[in-house]
Parts: sequence; C-alpha cells; structure tokens
Amino acid sequence: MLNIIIFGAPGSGKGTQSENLIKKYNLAHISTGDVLRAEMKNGTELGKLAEGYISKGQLVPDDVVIEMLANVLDTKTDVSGVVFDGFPRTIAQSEALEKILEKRGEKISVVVNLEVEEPELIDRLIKRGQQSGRSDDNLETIKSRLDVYKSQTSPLKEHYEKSGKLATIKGLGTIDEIFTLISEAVDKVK
Ligand code: B4P
Repeated sequence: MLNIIIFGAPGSGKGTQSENLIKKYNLAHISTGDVLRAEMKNGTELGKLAEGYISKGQLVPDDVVIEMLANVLDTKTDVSGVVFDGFPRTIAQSEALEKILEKRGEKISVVVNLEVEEPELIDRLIKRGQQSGRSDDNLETIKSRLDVYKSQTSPLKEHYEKSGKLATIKGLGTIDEIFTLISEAVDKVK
C-alpha cells in the first residue's frame, strides 16, 4: 500500500499534484477540501457547518473532519493506496490518521511537503478565485488561511521530519518539473 500525504500551504499545488499522483500510481484520492465543498453544494448539515468556517478561512473542527475522513476512507476498498490531500492539518488529525491506518494494518509511506513562498501563494489563489469564484479565494480569506496554516498546520512538518517521512520539494516551476521531483521521492518508498 502506498499512502501519500500531500502537504503544503493553501495554493502550494496540493490538488494539482494529487491529480498527477493518482494517475501515475493508480491511487485513490481523498481531498477533505473537495469533500467539504461537495457537502456545501448539496446543502447538507455538514456542508452548512463547514461553510461558516471555510468562508472565514478557518479550519473545520477536528472531530468533524476526522469522522468525515474515516467514513470516506472506509469506501476506498480494493485500492493500491491513497493520496491524502489537505489532511491532516493539525496534530490531532495526524494522530487520528495514524490510528485509523493502524487499524487497517497500514501506515503513511511518505509526506510530500510542497514549499512555496507567500507572495506566489497569494497570486495563485487570487487568480484561481477570479476563474473559479471559490468563495475562500479572496485576499482577506487567503490571509487568514495562510495564518492558520502557519500556526496550526506547519508544526506538523517537524512531527513528520522526526519520523523520517518528510520529503520537502520546492513547489515553484512548471507542474511537470515539480511532479518529476515528487515522483522521485515517491519511488524511493514504493
Ligand atoms: P483545500 O481545498 O484543501 O484548499 P487549499 O489548502 O487552499 O488548497 P488547494 O488544494 O485548493 O490548492 P492547491 O494547493 O492545490 O481546503 C479548503 C478549506 O477547507 C480549508 O481552508 C479549510 O477551511 C477546510 N478544510 C479542508 N481540509 C480540512 C481539514 N483537514 N481540517 C479542517 N478543515 C479543512 O493550489 C492550487 C492553485 O495553484 C491552483 O489554482 C493551481 O492552478 C495553482 N498551481 C498549482 N501548481 C502550480 C504551479 N506549479 N505554478 C503555478 N500555479 C500552480
């Protein structure tokens, strides 16, 4: 089983590179952001709750996201591995993921950490907001997402560095150039 966490600030290219990973390695893809946006679109209770956090650039509470992730993962049977895109985002989520995988007799293979500087992140997200109309891709919300990333998510890097799973990759350049570097990191643990 190849279980890959794709990790990075908002706009670092997690979603983009996840698409490449699932194609090349034939993996299932779980993007907690995509799952939450689908719930919002369908107007479910979870979607309504998530909307309040996402529109402010805040994280959806851990217990809600952890339960959601566990349920989605249960539907991914008969797969050769999973790309976890945007999960975990807090220490509590990373501990929960380890327990969930342990129950399945699995573990994280590698954590791909995409590093991109802040002005470039802001540029990319503003551009996407203009095209997609995503409600959280506006300057004010982008700034809070970046603050939340720094305070709550980036501490996870140290956690995965200690376990020897972190592969840090410069996320600047063309999508193909970056994917070549990601593939090299994945091939080492395959
Ligand atoms: P996500 O959907 O995960 O949004 P994101 O972090 O902003 O990253 P995204 O995947 O969309 O963007 P990417 O880096 O691919 O989360 C949205 C919200 O949901 C969160 O803020 C939070 O509220 C909530 N949420 C999600 N997961 C949660 C969790 N686990 N716990 C609690 N709350 C959670 O960037 C892509 C952009 O960059 C694209 O426009 C792309 O075209 C561009 N790009 C990519 N590579 C490029 C390159 N090489 N050069 C130029 N542009 C590039």
